[in-house]
This record gives sequence, C-alpha cells and structure tokens, in this order.
Amino acid sequence: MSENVQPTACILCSQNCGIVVQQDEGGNYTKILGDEKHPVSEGYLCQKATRLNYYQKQVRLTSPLRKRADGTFEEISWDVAIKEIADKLVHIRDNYGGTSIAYAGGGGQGNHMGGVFGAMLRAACDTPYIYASLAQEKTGNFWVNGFLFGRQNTNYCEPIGEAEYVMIIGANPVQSHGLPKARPTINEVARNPNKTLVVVDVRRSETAKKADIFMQVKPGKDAFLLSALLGYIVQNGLENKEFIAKHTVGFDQIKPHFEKVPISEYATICGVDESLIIKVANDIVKAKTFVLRSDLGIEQSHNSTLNAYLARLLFLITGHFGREGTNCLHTLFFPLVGHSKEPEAGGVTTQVTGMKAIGKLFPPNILPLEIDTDHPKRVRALIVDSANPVATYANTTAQRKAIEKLELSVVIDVAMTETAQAAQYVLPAQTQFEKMEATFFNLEFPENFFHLRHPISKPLENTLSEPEIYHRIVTAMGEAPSSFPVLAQIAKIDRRFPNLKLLPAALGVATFFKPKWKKYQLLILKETLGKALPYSYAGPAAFIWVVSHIFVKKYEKQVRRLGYQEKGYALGEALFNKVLNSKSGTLISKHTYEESWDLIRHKDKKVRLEIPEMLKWLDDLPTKATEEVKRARKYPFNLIAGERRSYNANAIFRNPEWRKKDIEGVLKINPEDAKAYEIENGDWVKCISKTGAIKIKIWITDEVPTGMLSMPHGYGFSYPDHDEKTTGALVNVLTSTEECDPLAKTPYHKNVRVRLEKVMEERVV
Ligand SMILES: Nc1nc2c(c(=O)[nH]1)N[C@H]1C(S)=C(S)[C@@H](COP(=O)(O)OP(=O)(O)OC[C@H]3O[C@@H](n4cnc5c(=O)[nH]c(N)nc54)[C@H](O)[C@@H]3O)O[C@H]1N2
Ligand SMILES: Nc1nc2c(c(=O)[nH]1)N[C@H]1C(S)=C(S)[C@@H](COP(=O)(O)OP(=O)(O)OC[C@H]3O[C@@H](n4cnc5c(=O)[nH]c(N)nc54)[C@H](O)[C@@H]3O)O[C@H]1N2
Ligand code: SF4
Ligand SMILES: [Mo]
Repeated sequence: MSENVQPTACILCSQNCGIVVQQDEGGNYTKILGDEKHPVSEGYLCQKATRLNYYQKQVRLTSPLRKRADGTFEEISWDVAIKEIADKLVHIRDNYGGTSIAYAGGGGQGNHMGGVFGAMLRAACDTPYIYASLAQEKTGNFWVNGFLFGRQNTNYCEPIGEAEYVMIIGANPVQSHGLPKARPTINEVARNPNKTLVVVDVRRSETAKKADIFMQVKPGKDAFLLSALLGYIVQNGLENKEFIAKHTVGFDQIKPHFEKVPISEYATICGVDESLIIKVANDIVKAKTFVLRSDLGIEQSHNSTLNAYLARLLFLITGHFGREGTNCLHTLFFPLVGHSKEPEAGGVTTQVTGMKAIGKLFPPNILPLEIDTDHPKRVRALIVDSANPVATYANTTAQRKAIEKLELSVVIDVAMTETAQAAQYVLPAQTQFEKMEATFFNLEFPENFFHLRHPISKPLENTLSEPEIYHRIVTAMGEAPSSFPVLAQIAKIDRRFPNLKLLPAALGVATFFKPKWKKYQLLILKETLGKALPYSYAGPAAFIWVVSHIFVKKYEKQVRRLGYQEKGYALGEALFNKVLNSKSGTLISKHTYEESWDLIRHKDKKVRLEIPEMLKWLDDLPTKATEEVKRARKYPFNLIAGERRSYNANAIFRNPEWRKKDIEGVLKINPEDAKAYEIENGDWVKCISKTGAIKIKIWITDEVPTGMLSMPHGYGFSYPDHDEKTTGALVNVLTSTEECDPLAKTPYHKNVRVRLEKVMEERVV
C-alpha cells in the first residue's frame, strides 16, 4: 500500500465496513474503496462511504468557544476552557451532588473511545447518568434480553444469509444495512428458490420489494401480528416441545396468554390476512432454519418493548435459536452497554421522573423533563460528546430550551452543531480519522472480530481527542495527576518483558497507596502503557490492552481456536498485539454453535420465557385502539419520522453537498392523498404535528399507503452558505418527548400524527 493509501473504516453506520482511503496533498480523500482485508466486510461498501471527504473536510470547530452574555461565542484557550469547566463541575457536584450532572452521547456510529474515557469524567463528577441514542431505540430489547438470557448486555446475531426462512420486521436493510454486506446477502436470499424472504413493513420499502412474502402491517400494529403468529402456533400445539424442554423454562406460564389470543380479530387490527398469518406461522414451524431481524420499525413504534418480547418468542418457541442458520448469542469484545438492576432491587433511577436505567443508559425522551424544572434535584450540568440532542432527540424545541437553562453545558464535537449553538462551552474534537478509534458494534457469530483504527489524517490544529479532553478536565478537577512518571518508566520495561506482569503489579501497588486512583486506572494506563506503545497516538489503545486480557480470561479456548499458541496472560498479550497491529481489523474469537449456550447468563443456561410484565401488556392489548382514533381526526396522517435513505447518515454529515440525490429529503405521500390535497411532485407543504411545524418538498409514490407519510431524519442541519432549501427539514421539530414507550421510553418516531397544509407559492417547476 503506498503512503497516501491507508486502511480505516466507514463511520456512517454500525457495520463500520473496512475502507482504504487515498488522499491528495491537501489531505482530501480522493478515492475510497472497500478494504478486502477487513475480516467481515471483505471489500463491501455502499454508496455513502465514498463521500466521506464531506465529513473530513467539513467546516470544523477550530478553537474552544465560550458563550458571551449576548449569546455570541468567543474563542478561548484550552487551558481557560478546561479550568472553567472543571471549576464549575466541582462547584455543582459539591453543592448539589453528582446526580445533578449528566452526560449525553459518548459515541456515534464509529467512535466509542470517547464514551469509554468519558467514564473517567463521570467518575470524577460522581454521576451515574448517561443519556444515549441507544436508549431511543434498543433499550426495550436490552430489558427483554435481561430477563430471557440473564443480562441486559447479552445480544444475538441475525445471520440472515445462513437461513432457509428469513423474517425481516420493521427494518429496511437494503438501505440501512445493519448486517454485513446487506445488499448482496438479501439479494441472494430473495433469488434463491430454496429460501424464503418475509418482510413485515408498513411501507413497500426497498427490502419489501425483494420479498417473497410481504406482510403489509398497519402502523404500530406489529404486536397484534406477532401475537397472532404466536397464538396460532400455541393454539395448534406447533411449538417445538423438545427444544422448549431442553433449553427453556416457563413455557407453561406463557401458554395460557397465547391460547386466548383472538387470531382473526388481531389479523383485522394489524391489517394482514389471517390466511397469510397462518401460512407464515406454519412455514416458520416447518423451516429447518429461521432467522428474524428487527429494527426501528418495531422499536420506535407502539408497543415497542412488547414487540421486542414477542419477536424473540417467535424464534424461541419454534426452536430456531442457538444453531447454525438461526439467531444465536455472540461474544462482545467489550459490551457497549451494561446491566441495570430494576429499581426494586436497588437499581439507579433519575431524580425528577424516577426513570430506571436499562443497560446503564437513560432515555433521551426524559432529558428535558430532568433539566427544565424547578425540582431541587434537577440536572444542572450536561456534557455532550458525539451527539446532537437538539437535532436528534425527540422535540427539538424542548431539548434546546432545556440545554439553554442549564448552569453548565459543554459540547464536544467536530462541528458547530445545533446543540453546540445552545451550549455555553464548545470544545473542538479531532475527527474519527485523526485519532485512534474503534467501535464496539462487533456482533458476529461464530467468529467475532475487532477493528482498532489508526489515524489516517493529521489532526487539525488546536483540536484534541476525547480521551485527552477528559483527562485534562479530570486533572483540573483535582482528581488525578496529569502524568505518572514512575509508572511510565515501568510501562516501558513492561513492554519489553510483558509476561513478567510488571505493570499490573506496579499498578496494584500504586492504587494500594492511592486508592483514589483506582477509578482512574484507564487514564493512568493511557499515560503509561499507552505512551510505551510503538505508535505516538496509541494512548487510548491502553484500554484495548485491558479488554484483551479480560476477553481471553473468558474465552481462552475460542481465542486459541484462531491459531494462537499462547495461553493465559501471554495469550492476552498476543491478542492485544494482534489487534493493535492489524490496521484492517482482526478476528478475536471462534465459537462452536454448542458453545453459544454458554453465553446465556442464567446459571442453568436456559432461556426464561416468562416475563410477567410483558404478559400483562399482551393481555391488555385490545383495549388500546380508541385514543388513537380520537387523535387521528385532528392529525389524519401517520408520519414515519426518520426513514433511512441513500443520502442520510444520522447527524454525521452537515454539509448538504454530500448528497447526490434526494437533496431536500422529500416527504413521501400516496397518489390518492396527493390528489385529495391537490398537491403535485415538487410542491412544498407545511407538515404540522402537535409539537411543531416544518416545510418540506413532496414526492408522490405508492410505496406508502394512503394515510401515511414518510420523511428522512439526518436533514436540516445548519451549514455555512446554505439555507433550509438545501439542507432540508429537521425531523425532530415534529416529534414529542411524551409519545414514547411506557417502559423503555423509546420514542414513537414511526407513529407521529401530523396534518398537512399546502404552501402554494413554493411550487418548484
Ligand atoms: N442510509 C442510512 N443507513 C443507516 C442510518 C442512516 O441514517 N442512513 N442509520 C443507522 C442507524 S443509527 C440505525 S438505528 C439503523 C435503523 O435501520 P432501520 O430500522 O432498518 O431503518 P428505518 O428506515 O428507520 O426503519 C425501518 C423500516 O421500518 C418501517 N416501519 C415504519 N413503521 C413501522 C411499523 O409500525 N411496523 C413495521 N413493521 N415497520 C415499520 C419503515 O417503513 C422502514 O422500512 O439504520 C442505520 N443505517
Ligand atoms: N425523528 C427521529 N430521530 C432520530 C432517529 C429517527 O429515525 N427519527 N434516529 C435515531 C437514531 S436510531 C440514532 S442512532 C440517533 C443518532 O443521533 P446522535 O446520537 O446525535 O449521533 P450521530 O448522528 O452519530 O452524531 C452526532 C454528532 O457526532 C459528531 N461527531 C462526529 N465525529 C465525531 C468525533 O470524532 N468526535 C466527536 N466528539 N463528535 C463527533 C457529529 O458532528 C454529530 O454532531 O438519532 C436518533 N434520532
Ligand atoms: S454499509 Fe454502513 S459502514 Fe458499510 S459503507 Fe455503507 S454506511 Fe458505511
Ligand atoms: Mo440508531
């Protein structure tokens, strides 16, 4: 590889496909190709990755900023910014307690090192509160997994390419990916005469267009469809009795709830033919292998947490789990989320709304309620890293108002975001290509992988990496020193003779004499081991050293299966060195299917099928329809507020010029509805919800049924020399914090009630 062609990964979705980037002298990314050496993506790329130069070369933050009284920003030095932020954090912590400080973000689609080292700052602030985007999509899943498999951070893979029968529900992987090489994989399933692709969607999505069986469900009615499928299976004794007896506990407790599901009635409610439901139920039962993939379509819509439970029961009671070609638990190099106890068992809750943590995360939907109140225990300080709550959390107006009310607000980002504009301090971070980075979205089985990315561009002047920013704040708070000279010397020797374990021993002694340092071990390692590594930028890799040693303790056999000769501690060192030096990523473990059962965290390695709270919810389902009918009169349309398309990528691209098509992010409407409203392609309409209103361009298509509209997220960000005509509309102006799942508080972004008004003069010819 020549000097100006370097490997890294795409940072635009959780797949993080390996890429190789060619640059010109100005550091522009002139050519981006798939990296064939990446162990999972193997050269695959979608259209978005080739435009990454618009991320790297966007208008950046170039200095720490402090807001003046008149609302404008002034540039300040790093030293002043760090000192002022640290002093304010200490003041707020010491006067109101750590619970008055919260943290939001910690990583987008490609950067989780910030969140990892952010833990050091959270420890210094003494706060348990992390608000994160995962808690506006996946926490219902985590909560259910906690019961079924024993821990909220157990996770299963969805190997749709391996199965004979595939159901994709509430996901559109042809656009959103979410699985390796999504497009060729789905095309193969769709074309293979021995395989069946079932898609459950409200809209004829790009994936639905490829389906053998398309179940067009009514918006937010998946719980009825899923319980009808389960009801049919249970009522006809079609469950896999052998599997249930061998691998599960609690079937007798769930059975009566499904015995009474009124299948025809539920078929009518969800809008799918009863005969089709029966066919699919029979097909799943008979299939040799079945995989289910789900995503936002059932997470960000009505009955979100219940949907998560029912979807899992569908593959569990039919025995399609823990075998090749089925959903299967997998290893996690480092679990992205934790496990939270229920409040009754002593789990942490928030001060104002009393919300529990799930997977140690708190939901963005309650954040404004925790801040914008006179409650004495309200959140008074917020640190935001790699997230844009004003734009990407529900209700832009409420989020902005809350952030403006804070006593201290700090945003760490690469660009001047909507949230940065609302904050008091803005700190310029290095991009994901200017520092060592990694994601922990490594969700594969039987072989799992990890990709520690090396920087490929020189950091922009006056920017810092997040680990460095956190270290400086923690130091300025008086919590830990900025350097550890003795340990740093020992680390250098330790790298020459790693198996003597000199550094772990020295760390043990140091923390014995300075117990306070225990919380900050990652910072110590970053400054000592990190600086003894052969790359000048490798400080954060010290964390991977810890992870490697923990991982081999759990999975020694599965790591050695990859060909390592070492054992025990030496194996941890070998894995670490391999990860550190594999610039295109490397495999980390290889399981057998039989061993996947060991990943269940219940002692007896059996799945617990019964979740009483979910069964009660299931029993109560039929009573829910009336309120919705009332709302529908004032707001006749169901808006999908956040469709994944060819040219959106969350809030990562701010420069709208990156888009090759769908420049304004159109609102899709059915031809009949368009006719009734006398609107034509290219017209602009006002789209109004109970929370706010946006202007948006119309696209007429029968891909959406009547009564439904669909718009993308990832548009509407302010950018120099652009106005709303080229940036598109900000979706969360329309969404509300109250419209969310009662248990996990995940927003109903797929079920936003809106009405339309025509904006005559705006017609585009
Ligand atoms: N191009 C692109 N890809 C992305 C992203 C991006 O911004 N752009 N973001 C990434 C991220 S962070 C995520 S979380 C994933 C999300 O990926 P997906 O969840 O696959 O994407 P969505 O388009 O949000 O929604 C999936 C489907 O749900 C359908 N749907 C809407 N309402 C309902 C309903 O009530 N029931 C059912 N069954 N289906 C419904 C929609 O029509 C849509 O086809 O995408 C990732 N990939
Ligand atoms: N209405 C509606 N809202 C949605 C969705 C929807 O479908 N509909 N989808 C939701 C989903 S699933 C998700 S995952 C979220 C995503 O939304 P967010 O969690 O807010 O995250 P991202 O879009 O990944 O990026 C946020 C910020 O990270 C910054 N950034 C990029 N690189 C770096 C870096 O190296 N360091 C730092 N410090 N910052 C960096 C970017 O400039 C950007 O401002 O949006 C959610 N919001
Ligand atoms: S699938 Fe995701 S990670 Fe891969 S190239 Fe496309 S956007 Fe990037
Ligand atoms: Mo997401």
